[in-house]
Amino acid sequence: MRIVVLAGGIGGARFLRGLKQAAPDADITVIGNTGDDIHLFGLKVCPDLDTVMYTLGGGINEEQGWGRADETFQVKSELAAYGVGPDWFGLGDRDFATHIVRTQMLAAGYPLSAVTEALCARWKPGVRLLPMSDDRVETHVAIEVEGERRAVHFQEYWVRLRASVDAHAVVPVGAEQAKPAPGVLEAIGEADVVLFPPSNPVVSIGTILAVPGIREAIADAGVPVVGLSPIVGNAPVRGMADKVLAAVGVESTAAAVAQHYGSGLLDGWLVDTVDAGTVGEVEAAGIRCQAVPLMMTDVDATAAMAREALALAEEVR
Ligand code: GDP
Ligand code: FO1
Ligand code: CA
Repeated sequence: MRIVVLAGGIGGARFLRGLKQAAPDADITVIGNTGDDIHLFGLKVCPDLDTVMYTLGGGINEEQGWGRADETFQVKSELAAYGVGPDWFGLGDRDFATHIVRTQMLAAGYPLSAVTEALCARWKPGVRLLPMSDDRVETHVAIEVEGERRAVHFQEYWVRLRASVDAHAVVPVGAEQAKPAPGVLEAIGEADVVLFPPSNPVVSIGTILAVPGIREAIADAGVPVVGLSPIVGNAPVRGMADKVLAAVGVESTAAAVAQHYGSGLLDGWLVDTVDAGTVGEVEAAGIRCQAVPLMMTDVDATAAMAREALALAEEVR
């Protein structure tokens, strides 16, 4: 079975670990979000691609969910001693090596997709990891600072400001001109099923869908498209997705997120058992819906979620 998964960072990566256990023989292609990418200290950092690569490759800091296990921060403190920031983004020493290799290969002319493949040759994530695009896309967030409208990089909004101020708009800068990376449309076209893991619907999956051609390819693929809600009990399980959902006028409920994707894209939707009361609302919007446990407490629980998603895909096929 060929499965295509659109993934952000932690939510996407943890789901993929369960999916691999649930479908060990499946051929899994991951289309990763690159809207979170940021240039720091002259280096290209791709947090969501790295989170997927490290999580599936066994190098992730499990508690944190991002960055490397057994990490140290000597380079960061040496940079700080020179007064060179930003000090609010924690690049660790082990992680730095990834960004150095990536930046070096990009400078030598390799596209991000080829660089990602080269990095994955070390980590062997057991999936084909493709960036959504080789073109630069950077998510910016419009906020108000002392009465003035300002746009900040998504990482500044998320990590420095911890989404503590309202987001007025979320803009994937460059997306309109971006082309899907090599292999992305082909993978969608050859897929037996497309899954949306419980990733951020706006800044992770929304950004991937903003690359012209990707949404259309999924809608036209003629195969089941099934998603799992990142919102449980009217709040994100982790992080501040409610802030960016509000920016696009979507309520922070499992049902509202399903309707935001819409029946033109989504065939099936899983909500957590605590949200069982919303199943009817989602089905009324033309999306088959079931309530099952959606907490990724461990790999077994996550594999059970993945099996439910694949079973729902068979039901709507
Ligand atoms: P990020 O790029 O690291 O923010 O990760 P993603 O975009 O892939 O996923 C973030 C989303 O994962 C958040 O909105 C969380 O609510 C969701 N999430 C995290 N853990 C769980 C979980 O155990 N269950 C569900 N249903 N959602 C989760
Ligand atoms: N998230 C944080 O909250 N603080 C950090 O200092 C931080 C550093 C960091 C470094 C490398 C990396 O791959 C990811 C990192 N993240 C950090 C997570 C990351 O920025 C996520 O993309 C966002 O938190 C949400 O998508
Ligand atoms: Ca992310």
